[in-house]
Amino acid sequence: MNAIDIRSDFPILNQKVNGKDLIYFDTSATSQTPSPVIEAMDEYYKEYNSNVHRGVHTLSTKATDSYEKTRMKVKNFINAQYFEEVVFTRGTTAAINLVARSFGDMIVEAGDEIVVTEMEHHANIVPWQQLAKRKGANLVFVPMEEDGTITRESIESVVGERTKIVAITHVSNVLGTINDIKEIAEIAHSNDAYISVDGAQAVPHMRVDVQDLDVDFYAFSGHKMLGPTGIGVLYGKSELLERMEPIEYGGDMIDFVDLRDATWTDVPVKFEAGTPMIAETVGLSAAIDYIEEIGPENILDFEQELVNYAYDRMNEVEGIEIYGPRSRAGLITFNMEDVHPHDLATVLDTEGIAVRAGHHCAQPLMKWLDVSSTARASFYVYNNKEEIDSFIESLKRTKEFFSYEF
Ligand code: C6P
Repeated sequence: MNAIDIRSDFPILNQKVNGKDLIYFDTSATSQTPSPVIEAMDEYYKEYNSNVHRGVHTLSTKATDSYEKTRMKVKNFINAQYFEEVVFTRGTTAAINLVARSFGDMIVEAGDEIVVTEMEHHANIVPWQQLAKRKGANLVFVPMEEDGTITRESIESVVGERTKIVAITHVSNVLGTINDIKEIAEIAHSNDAYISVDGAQAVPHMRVDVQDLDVDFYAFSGHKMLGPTGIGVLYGKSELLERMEPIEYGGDMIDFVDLRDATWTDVPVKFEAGTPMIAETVGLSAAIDYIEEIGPENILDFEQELVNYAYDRMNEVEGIEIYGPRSRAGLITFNMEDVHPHDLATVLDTEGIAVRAGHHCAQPLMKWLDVSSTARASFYVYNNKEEIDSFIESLKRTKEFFSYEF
């Protein structure tokens, strides 16, 4: 990876915040956008902005062509078998809600079990809670090890003949835990259960092959992988999507409407009601090109180097507690003794460093960790070790400041 070239593609990083060079360590919340993505969307609005699947005029045909080409690009990117298995959604949250509402309502009955973990983002726990409530089903939690990982044995201890769906994150947005989805899918399927994966923090950072993982559903967001906000993907095995009912009605998904009834068009458009996110698919397409050019494998390696470096250096700072396993994705969630994470994030911001503080939309996990909130630094292709060095110096200064006896 040529780190300098990559960084120069991100105009937003070339600015001062509070008088200091911006250090953006909040990619897990949303990634920054490289020039080719901005330019692709700019070109769309300047040259072929139009609605899709509706018009026969040139601009509409061009927009439709681009929209469907992005679907094909996503199919190749995640190695889905058919392009019909790629549904565009607003993001990961919308994708998971679609699975829980449509597929969940179809297959879950009273007394069934839905297996989740305590490390889930709210987007991958609340839709399943609501499904369980609607159906009189039970949520069952995979026991976690002390370091925030789960083992084959812990999965096997909860997946059984009552399990209908295992809903699990690929990478935890707090702990950085990377779950072995292939193994979990195998356990789910050998118990005649389905598996739905939250891939929001995985797809931007590593090669994801949905056929190799053998997952039934897989969700991710464009804005965490160098693309724009407002676009995400639900991958679903075609035979499952075929059986599912839409949860939104109108626009593109309609086939025929009578006064008292209607029929739907085919998968995947059946799940894309209304005018879809057209410019956003243009941006997503350019983001995938960008990631493919670097290579997801190189991204993972590069982030591993950064996160290991940061992890080791953070141990130099007195009173830092890091949560999650030693072997992790490119993020570090932590607390500093005697300093509230919001105060810490505010002080870091005065030095131009953007980190996230709070519960990270994972309140059950905060409870499991026995904290109310934490700070989190997360890394991506545009970060470097010099930024981590500055971050460490800022942490040391912050610790000194809050330890000062007035
Ligand atoms: N996590 C974070 O700062 P949306 O908002 O739909 O694009 O993604 C939701 C989501 C789902 N699953 C995981 C594992 C996530 O990390 C997120 C988003 C951000 O950690 C914002 S809360």
